[in-house]
Amino acid sequence: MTVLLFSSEEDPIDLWVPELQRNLPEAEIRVAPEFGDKSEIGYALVWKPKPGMLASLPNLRAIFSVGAGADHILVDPERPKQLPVVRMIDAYLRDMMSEYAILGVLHFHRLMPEYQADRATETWHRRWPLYTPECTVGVLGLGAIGIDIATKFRSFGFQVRGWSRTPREIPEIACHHGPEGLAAMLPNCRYLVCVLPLTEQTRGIIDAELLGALPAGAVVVNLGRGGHVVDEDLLAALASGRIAGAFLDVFNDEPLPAGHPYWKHPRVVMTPHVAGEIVPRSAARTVAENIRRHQRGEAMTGVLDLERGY
Ligand code: NDP
Ligand code: OXD
Repeated sequence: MTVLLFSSEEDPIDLWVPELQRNLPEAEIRVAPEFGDKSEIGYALVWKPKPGMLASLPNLRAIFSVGAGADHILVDPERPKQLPVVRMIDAYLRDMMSEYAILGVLHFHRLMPEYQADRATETWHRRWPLYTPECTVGVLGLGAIGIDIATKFRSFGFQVRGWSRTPREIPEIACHHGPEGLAAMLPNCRYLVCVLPLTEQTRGIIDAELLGALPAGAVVVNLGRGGHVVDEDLLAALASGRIAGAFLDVFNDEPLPAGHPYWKHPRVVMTPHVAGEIVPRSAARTVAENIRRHQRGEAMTGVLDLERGY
């Protein structure tokens, strides 16, 4: 019998279990920490698993992430290294992420911080708008989510540039890759949207050097991972006025600790890691399809390249 373990302290178990059961009627769904006989568990669907938990399942065959990112699984030093790790590729999640990126950019592009500040003094002050066709959005990461974000910004009339590790070709998007590509792209980007996976190569990428390469007055929208940002560098760039604002969904420490400068920063808009949610109604089907493929010996979708780290 197929036994699937669900383990997450942040996702709605009451929604997940019925959806998994509906899509995998032949399987038994167990919810951690009620493991039962651990040797019966063949598949695990996890978000931030406790270190050592996966290693305690002797007959595990594949690890699924309740997330598009799987960095939260790779950080477990005891993770059984021979097992496939599978991230979530989900159309609903992708669309939510694009909505969020657009929200973040338009917040600043349509001068919302200024208009909201005017309310404190009851000032009726119409400002001349920025001309969209002359504004460039740069998208770091052109994967399952980044391509959609880039294409949607283009459909709004922005100039769009994108950056990936390997060369990409996307209609109407100026695609860059590698360190030289990043250096060429940054000076053009009034808005920088980060939707990279967190790897050894991308950790801390939004640092003083990158921020200094953006045009004065640029805005950063981060919906990748908090680890992409060097917080002190971003705060310094905001304090100097070089960076006009930041729209942040993800943080180095989550939950963001009390007293962190981001909480009350007038030029920072922040949300608690909600840019894209893995909605069980849509994602349980993806997990079920992958389990069936695995059982038939077929390739699953979203398997991580463990060398690359994403
Ligand atoms: P993909 O794996 O499909 O795409 C990753 C993209 O990043 C690819 O274009 C890849 O390049 C590029 N990339 C990776 N490493 C580098 C590098 N060193 N230099 C340049 N480009 C690089 O991921 P998704 O689009 O599905 O998701 C991206 C990330 O978004 C997730 O890993 C997660 O961290 C984050 N996320 C956050 C959510 C939230 O709620 N805030 C929700 C969902 C996801 P190449 O094309 O060459 O491989
Ligand atoms: C994800 C996330 O990776 O929620 O999907 O951050």
